[in-house]
Amino acid sequence: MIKSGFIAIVGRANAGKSTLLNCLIEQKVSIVSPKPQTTRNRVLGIWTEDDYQMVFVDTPGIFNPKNKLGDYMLKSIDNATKDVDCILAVIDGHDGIDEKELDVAIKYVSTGIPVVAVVTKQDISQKETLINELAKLNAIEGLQSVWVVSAHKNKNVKELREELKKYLKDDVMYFEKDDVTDKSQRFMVCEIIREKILLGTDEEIPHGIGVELNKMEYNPKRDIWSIDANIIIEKASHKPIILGKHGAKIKEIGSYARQSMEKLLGTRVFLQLWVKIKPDWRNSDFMLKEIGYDKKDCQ
Ligand SMILES: Nc1nc2c(ncn2[C@@H]2O[C@H](COP(=O)(O)OP(=O)(O)OP(=O)(O)O)[C@@H](O)[C@H]2O)c(=O)[nH]1
Ligand SMILES: [Mg+2]
Repeated sequence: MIKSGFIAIVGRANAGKSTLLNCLIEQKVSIVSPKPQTTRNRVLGIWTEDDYQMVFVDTPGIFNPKNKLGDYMLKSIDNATKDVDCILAVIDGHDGIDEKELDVAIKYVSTGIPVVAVVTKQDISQKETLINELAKLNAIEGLQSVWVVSAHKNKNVKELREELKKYLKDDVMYFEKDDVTDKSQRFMVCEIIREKILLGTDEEIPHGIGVELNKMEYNPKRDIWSIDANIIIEKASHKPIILGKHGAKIKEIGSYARQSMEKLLGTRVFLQLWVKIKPDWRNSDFMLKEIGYDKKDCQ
């Protein structure tokens, strides 16, 4: 008998949601960085065994939106948590669990959907402190269970996945056996570029970055992908930061991005990156749609 279901992964920005998703499905489908607001879209990650299929839904971190992109991200969270069979409330446990984190779990419990709390980053948490903090979660009425995991050390993640089987209710497989995500290669390519910028630059720059694909073509004769993309920035003053001295930074970003793309696509990649200034693009409906943050997708 086949069982399947949707499990949403929610929590505050930087909690470790995308890292947990990638660990649960043993594939990298969602980008990760130490900067908050790394994830901007709803991203599915699919795990299929002979007798069951789990569809995890990664979401942007919860925060106060300051522009239309932020509104889009919040809508994506709302949309992703509707009609799911279970919600994983992910909490970064390494620095204590505060009221806001508890409120997230409480809010989702009140929806009536089963909520499992997952305290992550156990590898960098103090054992004694964590035990005290867990008591706060255990006191929340209606929570299904509380888990402590480390996605970095792959600790307790398989066990968590096993536990989640009990929330699968549907008797159809929604995706093919080999599918790992609903996202296209074009989406993944843009996300890889954004991830390398997030990892390679500091401060406020990454939040104002968008990536727009101009061309993605495969040449079967040469067995190579040609990829051409714009890095959209909001301020002219950010351009030298992205470019670096004599273009060293953009070269480094391009080189890391190309390596990840080659892994994803399984062949060589020729990557060209351009920097374009588009002031306030995060408030432009047109630009948001151009870059892939289409309101239609989160209604
Ligand atoms: N030590 C440790 N670090 C972790 C673990 N899980 C995630 N991290 C780190 O925490 C940071 C944030 O991880 P993400 O997975 O991007 O967090 P997120 O919740 O998806 O963040 P947003 O998409 O911005 O909301 C990254 O630097 C990760 O490497 C873990 O189990 N242990
Ligand atoms: Mg994320």
